[in-house]
Amino acid sequence: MVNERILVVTDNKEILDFFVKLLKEKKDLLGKRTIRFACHPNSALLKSGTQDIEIIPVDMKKQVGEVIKNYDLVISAHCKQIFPAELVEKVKCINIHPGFNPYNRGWFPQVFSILNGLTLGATIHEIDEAIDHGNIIAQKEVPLYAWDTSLTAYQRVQEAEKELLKENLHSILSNTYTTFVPKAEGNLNLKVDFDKLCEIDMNEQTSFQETIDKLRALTHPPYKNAYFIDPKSGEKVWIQINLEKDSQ
Ligand code: 0FX
Repeated sequence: MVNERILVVTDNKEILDFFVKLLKEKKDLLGKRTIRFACHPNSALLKSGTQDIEIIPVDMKKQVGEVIKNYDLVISAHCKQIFPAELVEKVKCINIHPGFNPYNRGWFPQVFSILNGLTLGATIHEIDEAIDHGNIIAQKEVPLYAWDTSLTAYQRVQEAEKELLKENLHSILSNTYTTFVPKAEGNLNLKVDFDKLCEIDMNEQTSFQETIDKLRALTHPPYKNAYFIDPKSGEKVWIQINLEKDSQ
């Protein structure tokens, strides 16, 4: 089956801009196919816009019938909405994910890789009914260093995602790619797991290694993640850590 009508759903400006730039540079990639870009109806992308493409608001749950009828391929490029099972069953759906499946599937993989040491990277895979779980089209590992924060690790992951997209877009659009089954079920982290990490228990007994790892895993400016509650005032105090590798 040829992918004639393609929908890219995203809530991430950096990936969207890269995708659009890639298509402009390699016009022949698209051929006679049509491609449309969509985001969540509340996404900031609708206000900020991007280059000169149109981005349409799509509620994947409410508009699932429309999406099934109008598209042959749906690509999630950091779409925050979970694709309904009906969509995944009826239309080929592909995900560009900022993690190395099957390790730390789900929310903010680099945060959890800093904490549990599981491999970090980027993956393009077919979507099935479970989160970041389907057959893998391509993936790239990225290294993690002792001086990384969530931010520096994420920047490396995004570069890997862009490289993967560039290398695999042709085979994805033309439906000529091959896949392999992930080695294992791996592990899954949800937003609630990330939120739990953010409140620091000032009485917890732990090593410097664990303390530094936790704080660097939660350092991702401009976001405010880690905090403690000042027992005197009851106020929240935000924490970030600064790590600097010796440049000599
Ligand atoms: O789009 P994305 O990079 O990725 C997230 C999930 O991790 C991913 O599994 C899912 N497929 C995708 C749809 O959503 O997330 P983001 O742009 O919201 O955040 C990027 C990074 O910024 C994140 O990895 C960690 C950091 N961040 C973000 C927020 C919102 C924080 O440190 N704190 C935050 O509150």
